[in-house]
Amino acid sequence: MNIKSIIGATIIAALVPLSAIAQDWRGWNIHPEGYPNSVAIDEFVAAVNETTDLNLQIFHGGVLGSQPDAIEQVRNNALEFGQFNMGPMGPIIPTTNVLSLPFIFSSVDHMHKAMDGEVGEIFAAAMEREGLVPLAWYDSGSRSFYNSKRPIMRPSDVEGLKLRVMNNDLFVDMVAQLGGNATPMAFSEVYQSLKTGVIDGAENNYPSYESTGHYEVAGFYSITDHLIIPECLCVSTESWNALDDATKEAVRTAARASATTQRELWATREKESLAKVEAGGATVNEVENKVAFQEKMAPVYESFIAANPDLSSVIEAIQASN
Ligand code: GTR
Repeated sequence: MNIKSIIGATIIAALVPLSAIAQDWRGWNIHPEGYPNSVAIDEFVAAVNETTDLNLQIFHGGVLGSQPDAIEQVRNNALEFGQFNMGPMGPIIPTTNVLSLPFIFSSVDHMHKAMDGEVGEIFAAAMEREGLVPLAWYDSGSRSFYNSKRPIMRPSDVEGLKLRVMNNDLFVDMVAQLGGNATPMAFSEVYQSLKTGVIDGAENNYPSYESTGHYEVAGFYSITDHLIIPECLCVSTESWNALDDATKEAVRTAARASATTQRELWATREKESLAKVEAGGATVNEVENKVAFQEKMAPVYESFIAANPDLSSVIEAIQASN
C-alpha cells in the first residue's frame, strides 16, 4: 500500500459506520456436525447472517485448534466467536472456576436456574472484562467417569486409575482426592490415548462419550454426576463493542433462540447416546452412594476458598439459587 491509499483507506474507515460494512466473523466449535451444539450453532449462524450485516462462518470439529487455545483466540479477537465449555475457562478467568467445583450444582435444573438468572450475570460480567461476552448458556448435562478397567462403585475404585481431565488444575485435584492420577489432555487426543493404554479412562457426559467413540475403548461408565458445567456461546468483547445496538439485539436474540434449540436437542441426544453406547457393549452402572464421592471433595473446596476468598460469595449465590 502506498501512502495515498493508506490515507484513502483511513478516510473511508472514518466515514463509513462500522455497521455498514459486512463483517466476517469466524467461529470455533469442538463438536462434529450434527451434535446438538453444532446444530444449534448452525441455527445461530443462519439467523445472524439473515438478520444483520454480519457474515458468520462456523468451523466444527475443533479444526481451528484446542479449546484452551480457542478461548484465547476469541479473547484476543483473532477469532470472533466460539462455543465453549466453562471447564477450561477457569484457568483463564478465575471467577468462572466456581462452575468447575465438583457437585456445585445439585442438578441440571439447578444449573439452568442459576445461569439464566442473577448468578449467570456474575459470570458474564467477569468474562466481559476478560474479552468474552457470553450471549447464551448451552447445556452439557452432567459428567461421570468411564474407564477400561472396572466399574466404579465407590471412591476407592478410582484408586490408581489414570484419568484424562480437561485443562484445569481443579480437575486434577478432584481426581487426586479419589486416589486417581489425572492427566489434563486435549479432547481430540483422548481416543488414541485410551486405545493405546496411555490412560485408563476419562470423564464426560453421554453424548460426548458416544460421539467420540470413547465407549468402544473404555467400556465401564459409572454415573457419578460429579460435574455439571454449563457451556457458553461467546463473542469477543472487541467484536461485540464494534456493533450498533440493533445488531447486538439481533445477535443476542439469535443466540438465545439457539440455546433453546440446543437444550431440547440435548435432552433427546442424551437418551439416544445412552442407548447407543449400551448397544455398543458399554456397561453403565449407577453409583449407590454419590454422597461418598461428594464428601471426598471437601479438601477441593477448602483449598479453592483459601486461594480465592473473594469467590466464596459466588459459591453461596449458587447454593442459594437452588
Ligand atoms: C464436552 C464439551 C466440550 C469439551 C469436552 C472435553 O462435553 O462439550 O466442549 O470440553 O467435553 O472433555 O474436553
